[in-house]
Amino acid sequence: MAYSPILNVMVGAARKASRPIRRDFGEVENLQVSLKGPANFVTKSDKRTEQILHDELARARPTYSFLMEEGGSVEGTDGQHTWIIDPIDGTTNFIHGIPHFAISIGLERAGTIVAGVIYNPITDELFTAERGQGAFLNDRRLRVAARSRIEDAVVTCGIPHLGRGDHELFQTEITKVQAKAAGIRRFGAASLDLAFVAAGRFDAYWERGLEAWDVAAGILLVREAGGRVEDVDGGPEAHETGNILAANDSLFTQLQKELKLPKG
Ligand code: 2AM
Ligand code: CA
Repeated sequence: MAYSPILNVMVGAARKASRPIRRDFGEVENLQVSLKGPANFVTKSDKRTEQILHDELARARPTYSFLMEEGGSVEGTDGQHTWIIDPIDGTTNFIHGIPHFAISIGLERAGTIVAGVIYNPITDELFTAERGQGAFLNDRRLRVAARSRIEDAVVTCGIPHLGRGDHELFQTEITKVQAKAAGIRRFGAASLDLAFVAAGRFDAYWERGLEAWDVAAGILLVREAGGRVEDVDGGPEAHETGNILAANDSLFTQLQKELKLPKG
């Protein structure tokens, strides 16, 4: 598929960074049988991946800023553009040898996400979007699912893990959604949850406590696929609050009614 110059840069970086990830993932599968497990090994893989992405993107656009999961913020001279990068989103899956994780690259221009790439190096599914140009899986144009009845909807979510987030609030939320939706899923990679909503595989997705790098690219994908993504509670930009709800318009409204917290 012919990509725009900016998507070309992003796709090229993601593909280059994916080669060592695929090698490392093979090694992780072997490390499952060792008592220590692959956690340290995966941290190294994460950092190496981020370095490759950083170097490729900086080479193509030397003035842009960076916001990266591992390396934090790096101010560029440009003042307008920021690359928002998660080198391996779905790290727990990666550590456990589960082939559901992705490289996620978003490009923000003056506060708006204008381009996004999400790439699962194991399945070779490449999700791309550019503002106003639609969302794609490989070369296929994406549309969010049309289901408008919550009782037909398969909803994916994130479960706050040990030591993180509000476990009680999540229990309340899942009880409410469970009473209405056809089914609930938990796959463990925010970027791919959003990409799957864009692809119409999931009808909706919600999760709290995320970071910008988990969701920047995915938010654009869902919007470009005709979906709605916002802060669950109706607050400002979802990639800044980290509390996200994504669906088609109709399901968004129905789910927000269940999940929105009262103000204050
Ligand atoms: P990660 O795999 O890159 O850590 C799973 O619910 C989703 O939440 C994943 O996308 C995961 O990204 C993200 N996540 C896990 N721990 C997190 C944390 N401490 N802060 C923000 N996001 C986190
Ligand atoms: Ca992440």
